[in-house]
Amino acid sequence: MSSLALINEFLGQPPNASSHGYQIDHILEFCHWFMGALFLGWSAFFIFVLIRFRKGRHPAADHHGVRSPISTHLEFSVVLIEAVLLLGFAIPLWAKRVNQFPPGKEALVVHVVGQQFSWNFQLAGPDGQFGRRDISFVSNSNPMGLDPNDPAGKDDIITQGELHVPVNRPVILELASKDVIHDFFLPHMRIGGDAIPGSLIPIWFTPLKTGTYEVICAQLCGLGHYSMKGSLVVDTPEDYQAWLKERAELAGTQSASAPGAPKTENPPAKQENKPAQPAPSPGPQL
Ligand SMILES: [Cu+2]
Repeated sequence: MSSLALINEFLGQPPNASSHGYQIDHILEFCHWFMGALFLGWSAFFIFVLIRFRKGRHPAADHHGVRSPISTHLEFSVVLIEAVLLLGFAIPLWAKRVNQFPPGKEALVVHVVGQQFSWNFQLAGPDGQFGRRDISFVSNSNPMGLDPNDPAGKDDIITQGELHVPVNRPVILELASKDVIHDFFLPHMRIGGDAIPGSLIPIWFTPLKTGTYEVICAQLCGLGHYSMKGSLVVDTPEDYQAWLKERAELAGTQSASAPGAPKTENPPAKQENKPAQPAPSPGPQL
């Protein structure tokens, strides 16, 4: 990290842990220094004007105002730098985040549902298919509202408050909410997005460093907003597989590491029910 980057740290930004984060950090770093220079420049100009145009020196008002072109040039330069920042860096970076998603097979897809005041996560399980969700199935033991009749959901892994992902693999999070508007924010990954009832908003990032990172809600969503926190654990691929296996065992399935393995039990959170129809496409989002 260059010493110039210390300004981000000084302002309280946590260290970056994602592949695209350094680009965001560079823009922030430049903006902070640029704003610092503008602050000093305009402050110096203000003091100069106070002294230069004091009443003692100009007893009668001059209605012509400034004659020097310097201030015009200065203002034009500031506009130019800001335009370059916006058009040259910020908008292309944003476009990449929202348009260039990694292919679904390469990425780990996780469904995230916010609620007052926690985060629920759903992984597809060994069959690679997400079970259908519907608000009518939501209960304390079924926070995601998984349809118990959908066989695709039998092996799904549901967690509350903690999400595990493998390092160096793109992660696509599909954000939704079942009550009010929340905002799923991963400060260390330099990514976030609103979780809105009735909408499915995808965001993506690639974690570069293993560790445990904070998940927070960045949208004031009620009295307990302050407590709407969770953790993102970035594991080595081996640790991630071990975690998947553990979760699958907890959920009552046989094995998470053997795709297609016969499943003899249902997760306790889901009721025993006859599978009705073939797996439908993902239903109405919460
Ligand atoms: Cu919230």
